[in-house]
Amino acid sequence: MVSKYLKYNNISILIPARNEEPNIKILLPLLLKRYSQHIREIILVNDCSTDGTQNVLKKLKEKNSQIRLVNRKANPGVGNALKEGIKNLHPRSQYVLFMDCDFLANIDDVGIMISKIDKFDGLVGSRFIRKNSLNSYPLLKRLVNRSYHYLTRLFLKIPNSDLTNNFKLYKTSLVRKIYPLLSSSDFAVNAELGFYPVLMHARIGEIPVSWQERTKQMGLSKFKILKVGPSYLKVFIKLLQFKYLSPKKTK
Ligand SMILES: Nc1nc2c(ncn2[C@@H]2O[C@H](COP(=O)(O)OP(=O)(O)O)[C@@H](O)[C@H]2O)c(=O)[nH]1
Ligand SMILES: [Mg+2]
Repeated sequence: MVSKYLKYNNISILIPARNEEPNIKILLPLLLKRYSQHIREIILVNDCSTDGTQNVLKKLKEKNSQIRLVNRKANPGVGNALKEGIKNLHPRSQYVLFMDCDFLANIDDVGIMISKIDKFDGLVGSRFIRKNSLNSYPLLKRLVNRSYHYLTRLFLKIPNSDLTNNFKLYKTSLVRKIYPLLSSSDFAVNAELGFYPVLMHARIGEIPVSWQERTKQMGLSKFKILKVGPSYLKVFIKLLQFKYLSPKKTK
């Protein structure tokens, strides 16, 4: 067991998936092998995949009842998928771990998060704490990410170094509180999930994690910065409104 503070079966792992056959085959068995006693459920939200994702998930689900599959047939998008996943959380889920299908290099970090979570409402994996954490992270993405966090530090007074990474372990009660605020259908939901809890004064900590670019065998990234840029800007404006115009900001 990783942490004496955590009871058995209380983490829901929520993973958005679109055409991830090669990665889920590796990721899910690894998570179950290492953390089975902490995992209540692993919810895969499969969005309109055209590869063997659904078949692989079905087979894995037959072997392990902790795996749950939400199949979406329309309106793909990470935001839509995560919101649907949150709606499907087990009523007694105590924590939610958000992660991506290609986070194969971060399996150990999950254990670190579990061992530290008792002091926080949420923990986020930051790629910008430790030197040399980024392995082939695209330059443009890095520039945009850093500028976004610079702006949020300046205008929202949020000091955290990396809240847009979809690698977060949150109390389920916190996830349910921010759920009504989630408006993005696409990748920008990662910023909403990261920044709203801090604006609500939840105790959000960071742990250093590394980031590994996909190899050819892992399939292509679906993230297109020009396509999702406007959504991230929209979120920034909503965050400003929330901080300066909304009367209710408590966690
Ligand atoms: N459900 C769902 N998941 C998606 C969609 N687009 C991307 N994902 C998942 O979101 C995660 C991050 O996507 P990825 O392509 O790795 O983006 P990157 O890490 O920013 O390059 C992966 O688990 C993808 O399978 C989508 O339209 N629907
Ligand atoms: Mg990725």
